[in-house]
Amino acid sequence: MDENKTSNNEEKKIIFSGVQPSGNLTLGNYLGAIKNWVELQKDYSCIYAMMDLHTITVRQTPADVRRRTFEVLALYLASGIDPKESVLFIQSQNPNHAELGWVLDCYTYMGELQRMTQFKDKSAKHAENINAGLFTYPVLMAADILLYQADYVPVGKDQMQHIEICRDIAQRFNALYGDVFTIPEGLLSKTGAKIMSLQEPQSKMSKSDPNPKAYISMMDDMNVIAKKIKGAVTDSEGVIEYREGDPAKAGVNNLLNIMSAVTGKNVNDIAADYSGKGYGDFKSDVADAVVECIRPIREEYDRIIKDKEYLMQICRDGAEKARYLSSRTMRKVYKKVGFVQL
Ligand code: AQP
Repeated sequence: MDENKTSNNEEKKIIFSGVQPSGNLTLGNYLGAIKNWVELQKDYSCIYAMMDLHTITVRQTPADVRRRTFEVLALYLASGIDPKESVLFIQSQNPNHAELGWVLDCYTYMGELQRMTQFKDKSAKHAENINAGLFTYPVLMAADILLYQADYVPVGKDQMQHIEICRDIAQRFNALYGDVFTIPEGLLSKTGAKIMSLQEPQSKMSKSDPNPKAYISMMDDMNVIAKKIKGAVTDSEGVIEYREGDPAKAGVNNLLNIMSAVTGKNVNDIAADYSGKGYGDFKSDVADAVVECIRPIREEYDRIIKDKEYLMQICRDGAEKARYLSSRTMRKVYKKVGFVQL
């Protein structure tokens, strides 16, 4: 049966997303991306990858990339991604990503890439290594998505600019060669779309932040998680109120967002529950809620990560499916641009 059809022959829309194994995944990665992916499996044909090609835009320790690739997979599984329902694979195991990335490089303008916020942020952070891969990262990301003719790409808010450039590249290519690519749409999670740093709540929580107190790693011990939340930067006003866009309230807003994402309650309702109470009580409850959200995932993760053969088998099966699913797009692209087909 065609992979993208349901049993009653209705076409299922296609979802593509992934996370880079560039560090221990954070609560931001979980709430902004993975948690949402689990729900989407019911209604969509989902493809989720471990995006290792992207990690080397920043210098990595090779053994860490290898280990983390399996950790990311185990975390997907522990969070509820079902390998029988969704395609799970390692990006570098499907050469079509790099191949389409190259073709699309030739249809992307320097000026467009120069506007990318992530490039500006990461080149400021890694001034000693502003490589061409860091610059063309969004083109590879466009290839990742367009290869599978994805309709939707669930991402956190920080990646929306990359989805926009992906759409622009796809539209440009289609305008030249006809209907080659599906034009994808970004899909933001209703809550948790942007979880901020616990230490500098104006910046997003990031797994490569040099200050471990700034992020909650999904690998942290439960007492460490609680400690980090209790030590989160807030303000001296002492009022628990959600004031979107107010920089003075960035720390409290972030904790309310986190609480909302893990409990499903609205931010204003949560704030109302704490009227007249202090930050100490509030932080302690946020810590408990986050610990309760992460604990079962961690328990499942600890079980799965030990089973290397199971993880390897998922990667082998997933790579085969990913190559098969993307090969049609690749053949079409090569034909359109004039490469000889043998
Ligand atoms: N703080 C965040 N809040 C909500 N969503 C987030 N995502 C990342 N951080 C947050 C979402 O997680 C998915 C995977 O991201 P990624 O690992 O591919 O790259 P990233 O966005 O660059 O994540 P990091 O943690 O900041 O990694 P490093 O530090 O290596 O650059 C994406 O959907 C992203 O939106």
